[in-house]
Amino acid sequence: MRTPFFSALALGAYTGGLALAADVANLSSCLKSISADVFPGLKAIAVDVWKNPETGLEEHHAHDLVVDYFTHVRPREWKVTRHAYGLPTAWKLEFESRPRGTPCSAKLPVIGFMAEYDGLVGIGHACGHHQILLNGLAAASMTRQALITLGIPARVVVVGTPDEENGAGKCRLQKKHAFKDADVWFMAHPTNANAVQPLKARINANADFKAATHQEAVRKAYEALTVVRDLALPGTSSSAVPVTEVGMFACNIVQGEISLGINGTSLEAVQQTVSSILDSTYPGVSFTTAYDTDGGVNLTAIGPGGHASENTKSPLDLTVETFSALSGQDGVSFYLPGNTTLAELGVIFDTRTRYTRDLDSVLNAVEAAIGDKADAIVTDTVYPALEITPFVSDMFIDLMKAPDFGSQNWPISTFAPASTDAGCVQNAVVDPATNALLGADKVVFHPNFGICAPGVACALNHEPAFHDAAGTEYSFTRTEFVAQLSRPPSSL
Ligand SMILES: *[C@@H]1O[C@H](CO)[C@@H](O)[C@H](O)[C@H]1NC(C)=O
Ligand SMILES: *[C@@H]1O[C@H](CO)[C@@H](O)[C@H](O)[C@H]1NC(C)=O
Ligand SMILES: *[C@@H]1O[C@H](CO)[C@@H](O)[C@H](O)[C@H]1NC(C)=O
Ligand SMILES: CC(=O)N[C@H]1CO[C@H](CO)[C@@H](O)[C@@H]1O
Repeated sequence: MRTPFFSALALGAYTGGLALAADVANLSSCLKSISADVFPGLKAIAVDVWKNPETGLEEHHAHDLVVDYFTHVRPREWKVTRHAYGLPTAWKLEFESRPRGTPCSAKLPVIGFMAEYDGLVGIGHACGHHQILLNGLAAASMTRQALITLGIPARVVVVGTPDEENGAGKCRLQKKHAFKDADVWFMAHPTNANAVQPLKARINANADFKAATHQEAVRKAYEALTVVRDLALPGTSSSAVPVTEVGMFACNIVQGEISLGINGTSLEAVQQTVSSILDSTYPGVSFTTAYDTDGGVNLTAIGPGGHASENTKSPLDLTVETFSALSGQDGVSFYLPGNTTLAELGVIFDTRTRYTRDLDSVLNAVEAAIGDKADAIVTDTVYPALEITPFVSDMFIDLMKAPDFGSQNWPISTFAPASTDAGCVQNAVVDPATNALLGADKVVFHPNFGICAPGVACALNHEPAFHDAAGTEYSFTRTEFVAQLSRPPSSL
């Protein structure tokens, strides 16, 4: 652990710190003209990735699009490494600017960019990672050309990082020293508003529920869902949210629709119970009930919500509360409509907390609450919390305020809306008493940027509708302008 060496120049090429160097007063117009050259080809890659989503570690098409583009369409601009660091879908681009007169022995400052491109199971690019890819490639390409145009010696490295959602791609790459080249790494994430924000620590607890009958397995799973829902968790802003349809192991998916079968009671009784539960804490959630061919009532809850970064209740909360309300009644049993032969179910508890040091105790509380209802609980890789990098963030925000960059007001927020495997790259150490950042392995700058058109209702990341928002022309324009550090014209 060390406090990072910080090079103003390394920061420069991305944040306009180039403006610190002499005679680059018109950096913003320089970036705009470079963007006009580099952006269209890169956008075509991102549109293709959006249309052809691949889940973590399966991003072969996305991998090939990038490496083929820089091998054949823009050859010799970058040194291209396919399947970098032994990961089939990772790649690396490298460029060195060594203007005439740079001593051979000069140690060049290095600027790193990270790019993601994995989609979500079943709902495509509902987290907009194709825009992270586009932003990273565009910002790196503009940096490269700006270094050449302005005659600044430096190296630029871009690492394509597979599987952010589930498989901790950056944590795997970190173990292979993929980020050793640079002290400062940049990326930007599309969401519904501009903000420089911290991100939470995360671990997934995959719980397995087995029983002699399907109905018993459903009861065990729903009992566990109930106790975890009602748990008072230690730590700061901690949550343990089941973000998967019961029975289907898929990480990080918001349940837009979930069905629970209820046997041994009437349709009217189910309707009455659910109506009494469904209140204003469930914005946008609705339900249907119908007798089904399995012999009971198919309750289907529909609506937004359910992501671990949200406070509002989801369709799954509604089925859990309905289970709690009806499970004490004699003769009532539960099943999964259409799946009544499954006697083994899986639920992923997405467990998060603001500070990495609390993650163990939060996880222990979740595991203790589930207890022997589950036959096994398997955890995955820890995503450490990502802390706001001082200085870089302030410089970025100050620069964005400049008229040349559109007088933009980017807030710093203390709210941590999500988690990221980039926490493995930063590996921050915070003061246990004050939570002040004491040091980090690397500077990782990870602002979130809004891609939703003004006045249009926008979904949150991981909701199916965010996939559509992340494919609009407006969102691609936002990504271009964020890479360029400028504001789109007000007509957009
Ligand atoms: C400003 O940028 C434009 C566009 O890149 C360039 O043509 C022009 O020469 C620059 N002017 C100065 C004074 O550097
Ligand atoms: C519902 O209960 C009926 C009557 O006991 C039974 O025949 C049927 O198999 C049950 N269905 C399910 C899915 O539990
Ligand atoms: C349960 O009801 C929902 C909503 O009407 C429906 O989409 C689903 O197919 C039903 N499930 C079964 C197994 O009939
Ligand atoms: C976990 C599981 O088997 N889910 C299935 C439940 O039933 C529906 C409809 O038959 C399937 O689409 C799911 O795959």
